[in-house]
Amino acid sequence: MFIQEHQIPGIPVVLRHGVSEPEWNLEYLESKIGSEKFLCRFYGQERQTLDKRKWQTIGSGIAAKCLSFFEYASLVRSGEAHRDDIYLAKCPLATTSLANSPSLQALGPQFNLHKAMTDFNLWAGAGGHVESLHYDTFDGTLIQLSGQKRVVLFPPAQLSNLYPFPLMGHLHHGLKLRSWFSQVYPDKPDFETFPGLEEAFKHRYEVILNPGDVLYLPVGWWHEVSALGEGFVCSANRFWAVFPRRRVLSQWSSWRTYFAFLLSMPFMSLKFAQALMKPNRKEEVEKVIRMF
Ligand SMILES: O=C(O)CCC(=O)C(=O)O
Repeated sequence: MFIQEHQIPGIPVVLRHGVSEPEWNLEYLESKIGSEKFLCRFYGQERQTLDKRKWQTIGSGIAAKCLSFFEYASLVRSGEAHRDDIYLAKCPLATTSLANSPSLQALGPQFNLHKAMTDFNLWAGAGGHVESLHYDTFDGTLIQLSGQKRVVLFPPAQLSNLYPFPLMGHLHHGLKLRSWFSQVYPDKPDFETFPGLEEAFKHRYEVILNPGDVLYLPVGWWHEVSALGEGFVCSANRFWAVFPRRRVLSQWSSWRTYFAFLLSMPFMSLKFAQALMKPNRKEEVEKVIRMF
């Protein structure tokens, strides 16, 4: 049923209680990965109040600092992570014991997903954080492991009605600004500035993920993910090769991201060359690599 009704046509679905993991709360994660270092992104609360068209950075362009999970947990406990919207976004778990968990490893076969494009990544932080509306170029599985997240979804065909950042922006901002993100706030729709949103809203879906739930998110589907409540909220995701392949090949959204990478290359090469000339070369080169 999953293959016929979801994988072949590319329709999202939630598998309730799809994994049987212990709760990935702060104490559990400290016991497993306390001294592992992760890149913590400092989003700041002001960001979500700004017109997105004024944003200069998105995703991996956000200011970031490497901290151990112990250090990050203390920012969550002190309330600082919530106050300054400090989030662990797409932190690779490949080298940690968490990635070997049998229930996570069982996910691929469960969903008929056979070719992983990444290992598991951690997405965790304090309630209130919002991962802005965007789409990905692979099929994804998002696994809720502690607290709740709300996911707002729109189908790939709504691309133009969701006003993605312009492709040409990559020439000036490289990958600091990403054209697979939307310029609109689905919770504060501005129908005057973005009239196509009215049509997009006819195709809006929303789902709440509870611990143990797994969302299958096919390539090109727009999603905005909000961590709910006051406490610590944690998920892991993994990206998979799209099957059947024609789903990705027939989508303009996917081709758009390939063009975006090409357009970003002159800027990225310049940044790379500049980083090589700086006295703190290693750090500067790492910053550029992180943007990928
Ligand atoms: O959980 C999050 O904060 C974002 C996850 C996401 O964007 C994804 O799984 O593609």
